[in-house]
Parts: sequence; C-alpha cells; structure tokens
Amino acid sequence: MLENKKILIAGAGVSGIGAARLLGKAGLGAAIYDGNQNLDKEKIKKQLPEGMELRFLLGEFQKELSEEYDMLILSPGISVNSSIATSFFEKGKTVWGEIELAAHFAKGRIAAITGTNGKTTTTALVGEILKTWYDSVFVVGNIGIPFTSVALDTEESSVIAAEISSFQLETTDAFHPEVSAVLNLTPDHLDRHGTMEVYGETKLSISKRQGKTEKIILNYDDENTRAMAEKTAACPVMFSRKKMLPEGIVLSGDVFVIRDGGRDIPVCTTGEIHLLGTHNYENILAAIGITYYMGVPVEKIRQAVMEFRAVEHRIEYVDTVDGVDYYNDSKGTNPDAAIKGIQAMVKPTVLLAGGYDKKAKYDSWIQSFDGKVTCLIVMGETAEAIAGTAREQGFENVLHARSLEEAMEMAREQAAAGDAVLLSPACASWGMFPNYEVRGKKFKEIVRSFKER
Ligand code: UMA
Repeated sequence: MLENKKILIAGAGVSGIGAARLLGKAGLGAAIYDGNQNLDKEKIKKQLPEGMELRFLLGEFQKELSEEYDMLILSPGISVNSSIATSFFEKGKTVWGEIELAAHFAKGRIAAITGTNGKTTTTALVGEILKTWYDSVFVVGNIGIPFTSVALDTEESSVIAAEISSFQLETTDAFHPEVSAVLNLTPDHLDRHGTMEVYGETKLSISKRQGKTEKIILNYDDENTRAMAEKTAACPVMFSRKKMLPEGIVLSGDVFVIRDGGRDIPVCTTGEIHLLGTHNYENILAAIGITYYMGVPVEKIRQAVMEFRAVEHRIEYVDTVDGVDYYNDSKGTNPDAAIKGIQAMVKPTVLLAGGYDKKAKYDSWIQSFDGKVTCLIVMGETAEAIAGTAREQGFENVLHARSLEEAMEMAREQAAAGDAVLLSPACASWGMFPNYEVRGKKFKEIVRSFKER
C-alpha cells in the first residue's frame, strides 16, 4: 500500500532516520521534515541505503506539504495535535508512527510493553529471557532501537520485545502484539496528553488489536492499571507484589510464583536476583508473565531473571570515589520514577535533579526524601519550581547549579565518605541535553574524571 505514495517523514531524529532507512531499503523514496534549520544533512545521508533519494525540508513547517504528500510518518517527539499532524488529518491522509510503519513490514510475534515507569528494564529483561529460548529475538522501540531498523530482518520465527511509549501509541493502529503489558500509570507527559484519562486511554490502546484469548499483563497493585482489566478486549493477567492473587504472577513471601489454572509454579526468589529496589520486583513479575505467555519454559525464565543486571541509566551504580558511591538514574525523568531512585538508596544521599518542564508536581517526590537526602542540587528549567516545592515541604538544603558539571562539583563537596551521590532528575533532559542517555553518559564521564584527579 506504500508503493506510489509520496511519503513525508516528520522529525529527523533516531526514529525518523530509522523510518527513512526502512523506506529506502524497501525501494521507496521519501522526504524528511525537521524544524531544525541546522540539521547535519550529510551525517544523515551517510546512514541511508545506497542510492536512496531523501529530500530535506527544514525550518518552519509549511502546511501546503500536506497537499503535496500522501502520507505522514510522525516521530514520537511530535504530537498528533501539532499543526504538522493535523494538516494531514484534516485532508483525511494517513498518519503513521514509526512503530506502525515497522509493524507493516515486520514478521514474527510481538511482546509489547508500556507503562509510565519500568518499561526499559522490563523490555530489556523480556529480551534476555526470550533469547534463552528463541533463536531470532529483537529488542526494539522507545528503549532506543527503532523498530524500523530491524523490521526487514525479522522472519516468521522471530520474536520481538518492543518498548512502546505513549507518544508512539498515539500513531499505532494495525500494530498487534501477541502479549502486551501496561506496567503502571502515574502522571507523566501531561503537557502532551492533557489529562490522566487521555494518557491512560493512550497506554491501553497497546491492546486494541488483541483478541480475547491474547494476554494483556496488568499491575494489580496500581489502581489505574487494575481498572484496565474491565476496559480491554484482550485477556487480562494480573501481577501483584502485595497480594496473593488466585491467578496471575505474584510475590509469595520472597518467591516469584506463576499461579496458572490451579498450579503454583515457583520461578526464583528475591535473594537470587541482582536488581535494586522493590519496584524492580514488579518489573520482574511483569517480565515473567509476558515471557511465560510468549511460550518460554519456566526453567529458562528462571535462569535469565537470575542473571539479569540493571540497565544503563536506571539506578546504575557507576563507581566509588573517595568513599562516595555514585549512581546514575538519568532515566528518572518524572517524579514517580525518581521516587524509586531514592527508595533504592541505603546511604545519606546528595541528589542532583531538574531539567525540562513537563508541568509535573514535585510534592510527593520531595516527601519521599524521608531524611535520606541530605542535599538537593537543582539545575535546568525546573530548578526554581523544585526549589520552591522543597521550601514548602520544609526541605531547606537546596543548591542551584548552572550545569551538570557545576552540580557535580557541588555534589563532590557536599558528600562525605560513606554517602551516595544520585543523579535522578525527576525531569526530562531536554533543554540541557538531547536525551537522558547523553545526560547519563556525561554524569558517568564526570565521575570517572573525579577518579583521575
Ligand atoms: N522535531 C521537530 N519538531 C518538533 C519536535 C521535534 O522538528 O516539534 C525534530 C527535532 O528537531 C529532532 C527530531 O524531531 O531532529 C527528534 O525526534 P523525536 O523527538 O521523536 O526523537 P527521536 O530521536 O526520534 O527518538 C524517539 C524517542 N523520542 C521521544 O519520544 C521524544 C526516543 O524515546 C526513542 O528511544 C527513539 O525515538 C526510538 O524509538 C526517548 C524518550 O524520551 C528515549 N521517550 C519518552 C520517554 O521515555 O518518556 C517518551
């Protein structure tokens, strides 16, 4: 259906370039739009398949493009409510996201994971478990590897673990996972989705193509995802860290157990895993459920769960310098994720936070400091808002930094041997860094430079 279509890709980041490459490999041409006038076109051209024609349209978006082009492939960073997307919708033209485009070309079975927090860890763990049993496994999506980059390499026997964000779900339609999961739902990206209701509906749309025998894995301990069981057309399977559900995946004492049709199948214990923090028990419960229903034998699941270690930027231990432990939780891009970071700390902690303003509320995050955070160093667009909320909550030891480098120098001065320094910003990195990965890598680089001094 794409042949003879004039296709415009909006956004020339990881996602847009992935889409362009896929179209090029499929023998199709395209144009790519980006708001950034100074985009490095040569760098992008080098990533394209040989001979591919890609027209660049940069700067302010011209609405007339929606007349010239038949179809839009939208990057997740651009909203469906943007003038770019609406100009295509208004003319009744097709708007796909990069995930939808990839799904159009991909073969094999998909396990798709969404939720506010824990997506990346769970998807990475699901990928590792699947690899113990299946030969052709791909881990893709919001985790940083565009689905389009591997879609043409998939076969009927392939199994795909896909991390899907709410942004990506705005533009999926035929995308059809065999097993889906919504891990939790707490306020995030409300600047984009408007209300929690819309945000929740967008998340649940991960299951919209699933039939009633296909499983959706939901968190029983989160009232928002528990309620999704009533709304989905798929077959809900609950997991719980707190309650001994009669069916589903539960933590019974310290044992992860699958309860399926009257049988209790133990997987492993909390003492046998390497992930920090109780929130990770939930990620493990979900990953066990997803892979069990994707057909992996329990013994293989057990082996992979026991071997799995933290993913980069998620409460990642970096190093100890002068007796101070440094943790990179750059993926803590909203207050709820950042609370998990603080909960995982066991030592007095100097906390580095702040960044792009997603209009989040910081009260419960600051309440979670619970005497553990000794000093808060704020930076970025949200610095004032965070400092203000901290004052209201009676937390006084707040320092202001103009950059991550300056924040790190301050943290080094504030922390004594036996303390921890945690980068867990509760905000996205935009405005200071292109993404949380660059921010986390910079943090680690600075920690290493401390060692050399
Ligand atoms: N751009 C415009 N106009 C706009 C917005 C962006 O022209 O209004 C251009 C920018 O100039 C830039 C490009 O679009 O050149 C960036 O596109 P993008 O923001 O969609 O980012 P990508 O580099 O394509 O990365 C995207 C995801 N980014 C977002 O959803 C914001 C990555 O998730 C994902 O890993 C990648 O695709 C592969 O699928 C990042 C993320 O922050 C990690 N996700 C959010 C989260 O996890 O909370 C949802």
